[in-house]
Amino acid sequence: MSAGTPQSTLHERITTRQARIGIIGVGYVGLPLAVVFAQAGFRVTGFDLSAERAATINNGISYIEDIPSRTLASLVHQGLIDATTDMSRLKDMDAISVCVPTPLSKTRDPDMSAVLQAASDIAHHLRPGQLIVLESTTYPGTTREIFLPRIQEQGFQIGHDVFLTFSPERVDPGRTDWTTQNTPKIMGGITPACLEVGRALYESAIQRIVPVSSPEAAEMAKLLENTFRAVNIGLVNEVQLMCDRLGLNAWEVIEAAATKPFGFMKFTPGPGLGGHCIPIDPLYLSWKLKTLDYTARFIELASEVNTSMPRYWVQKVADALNDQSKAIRGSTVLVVGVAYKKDVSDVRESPALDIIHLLREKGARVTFHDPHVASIRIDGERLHGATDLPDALRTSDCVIIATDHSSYDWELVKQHAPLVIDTRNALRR
Ligand code: SAJ
Repeated sequence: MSAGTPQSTLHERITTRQARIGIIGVGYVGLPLAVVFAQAGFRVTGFDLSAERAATINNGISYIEDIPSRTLASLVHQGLIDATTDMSRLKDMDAISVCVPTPLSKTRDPDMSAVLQAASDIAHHLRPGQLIVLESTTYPGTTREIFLPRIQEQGFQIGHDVFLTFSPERVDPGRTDWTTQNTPKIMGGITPACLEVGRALYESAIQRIVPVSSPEAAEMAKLLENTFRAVNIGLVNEVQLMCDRLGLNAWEVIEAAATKPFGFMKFTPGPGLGGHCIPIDPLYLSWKLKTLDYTARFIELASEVNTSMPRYWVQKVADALNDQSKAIRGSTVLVVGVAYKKDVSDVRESPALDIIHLLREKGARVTFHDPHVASIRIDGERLHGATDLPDALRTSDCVIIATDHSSYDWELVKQHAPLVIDTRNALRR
């Protein structure tokens, strides 16, 4: 690397911690990343559309469960973290990490609007010597197809005066054993120089960087990680459907299979597939493959099985009530747990919401209880959770357990509930 080039200058600024880090999108990925870089000694500026989020950060208050406010406040006080909505300040950054959402549109296609906005903001304020790192989970080709042309249109040469890489986020909200700082992080650069600079920066703050040959390989690795989960969850949900027809307890079968010390990884059946990652990311991959005239059959089949589970469990409620000569219509059904998974408060894509919708559609009077969720929106209506669980149990005709938070007292549920359908553990008695 010859002296005085943009690459060597950036390298020098990284080594001396003079490099200014910009993070576009300070949410559950961007804020922890900002903290990790600040704790490594870099000055970090968060860029967000939300003036409220920027102000909250500047006041040293964290809105992300994984980041205590005292940690953030200390870094803000030291002048190592600040936040803004002013995208023109991107020109002052040496490195810019993009951590914006990549949801699905109404037609279940990738919604790239946030990524496109970030790419155009960056291109608008681009200057020589900057490193751009896309972290948002997306289809293979995004970094090259969306960022590269916008950078080149500004007259910059990738790998010489501007550097571009993809490095997927692996944040699992609520997890404390694996964090942004100690989870291995994959990175692929458009050119070797891009990877070299990106790696130099990220290795200053993150324990291990895993280099791959291209941004596409890094984009695909992340999608494989989450597709692996979606497909295996789809498999065990189908095992649930098969065991039901065989008169077997799927949970007993899975627990037994899980005693195999090699060649098996345990997944468990449930009410469906929730969260903002696993139900969505694989569809980015199948969408991309469709444009290449290929059908990603495992992804589509897993999605079909997983999305069929709420209806399956509602039928189990109907069957259980029917055994007591009761109809769903007019019965009171209590849904225990509505968050998308145990011990979180997030209801995004939660299958419990689908179960509630289907029960109401069949005429049931539906209430819910969740210690982490006070209220939910269903069919345009705000539904408030029951606060007195024993009373809610006693006054219901049937209880369906959709999320088995650790805080639940299952003895209490068994004692008071007249009838229980447990989507989370058929062995729980
Ligand atoms: N689920 C099942 N059965 C299982 C496992 C999960 O029904 O055996 C359901 C959950 O209840 C939830 C959904 O699937 O509704 C997704 O669960 P998840 O355990 O995959 O949790 P997520 O969505 O929080 O996934 C995150 C992901 N992290 C990132 O995308 C960065 C994922 O890559 C992690 O592997 C996962 O956390 C984790 O390992 O906990």
